Amino acid sequence: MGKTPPVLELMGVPGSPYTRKMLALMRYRRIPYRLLPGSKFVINEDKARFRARPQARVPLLPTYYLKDAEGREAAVTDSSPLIRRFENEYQGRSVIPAEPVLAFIDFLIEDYADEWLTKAMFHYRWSYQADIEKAGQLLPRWSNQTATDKALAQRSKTITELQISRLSYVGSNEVTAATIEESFKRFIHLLDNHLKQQHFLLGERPSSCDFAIYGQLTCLALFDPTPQAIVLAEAPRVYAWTEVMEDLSGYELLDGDWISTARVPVTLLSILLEIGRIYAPYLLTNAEAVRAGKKQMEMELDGRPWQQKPFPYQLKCLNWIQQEYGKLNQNDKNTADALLTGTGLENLLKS
Ligand SMILES: N[C@@H](CCC(=O)N[C@@H](CS)C(=O)NCC(=O)O)C(=O)O
Repeated sequence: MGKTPPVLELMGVPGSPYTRKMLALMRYRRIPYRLLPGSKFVINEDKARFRARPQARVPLLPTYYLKDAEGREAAVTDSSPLIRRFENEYQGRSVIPAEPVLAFIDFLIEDYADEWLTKAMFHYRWSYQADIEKAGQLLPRWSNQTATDKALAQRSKTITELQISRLSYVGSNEVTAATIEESFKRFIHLLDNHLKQQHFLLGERPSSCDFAIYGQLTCLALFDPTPQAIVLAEAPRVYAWTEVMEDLSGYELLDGDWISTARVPVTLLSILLEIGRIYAPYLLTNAEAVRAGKKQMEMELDGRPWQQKPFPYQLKCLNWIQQEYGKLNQNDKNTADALLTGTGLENLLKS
């Protein structure tokens, strides 16, 4: 009998876009998992129910509890490398396209969703009163259903204040609000248009980038009232797609479900152009600011001023993109260059 791969254990909550990204991905891949409540947010009275587990160095949601090389339990975070690790550990229903250039496009779009679309998510949730109130009420309740109203009110206040104070790290402020909102609206229109042609970003089967976009849209389309109203009014297909993405466990695959980079639909090219327009210049200027040790990053982005605190993690994202490109053979590099030249994304590839 073959060895059964382990049931994955992770900690997360419904309001975390990266938790939702991974839950949907594991459902699609038919990977068995156990979701543990977000213990970081658990008020003391509920804590006795959960055994102590190792802490991640940077505690993020979701956190997976995996065995390290010595067989000890270790807390591991960061969805994108985890997705690639699980590709090796669980067979079938892969979410990484087989064609290396398409896998690289997948990597770029996934990074955009995780790192840029999330700005829209955080911005809408913690800038508009109705969104602040809804998230403030519900975030503490997900992990503390039996807590007293008094304890919940206190926790709600703490979480709301903390998240609003973090807007400066995300880059959401009066100067940048219009840029974030306009780029979000453009994106949902482009996605809506693309989804008229095919079920997923890269063909008739989902890739890791679909799950990354889905994760952010669980907030933007399904939960937070301000962006939800925009998605429903302007791109209802995107709303429906988000709901469908949640559980693709029964989605059956056929040969040839991924597109070929020899025939990239124009609607996908338009999405790449959008990413090159907004995310590529941002990522490059952020990298310069982090390398120079600046306290504040200022630039013109999409015709408007942009300012925020530099974000060291996103310098790593740029490095990872360059590493992925570096892994392509010369032929594939040429194909990627031909596809990306003129989108703005080509600027990310020169180290
Ligand atoms: N790059 C990470 C990002 C994870 C992340 O930022 N998670 C958020 C929640 S959605 C978080 O835990 N933030 C810290 C906090 O809330 O204290 C991933 O892909 O998993």
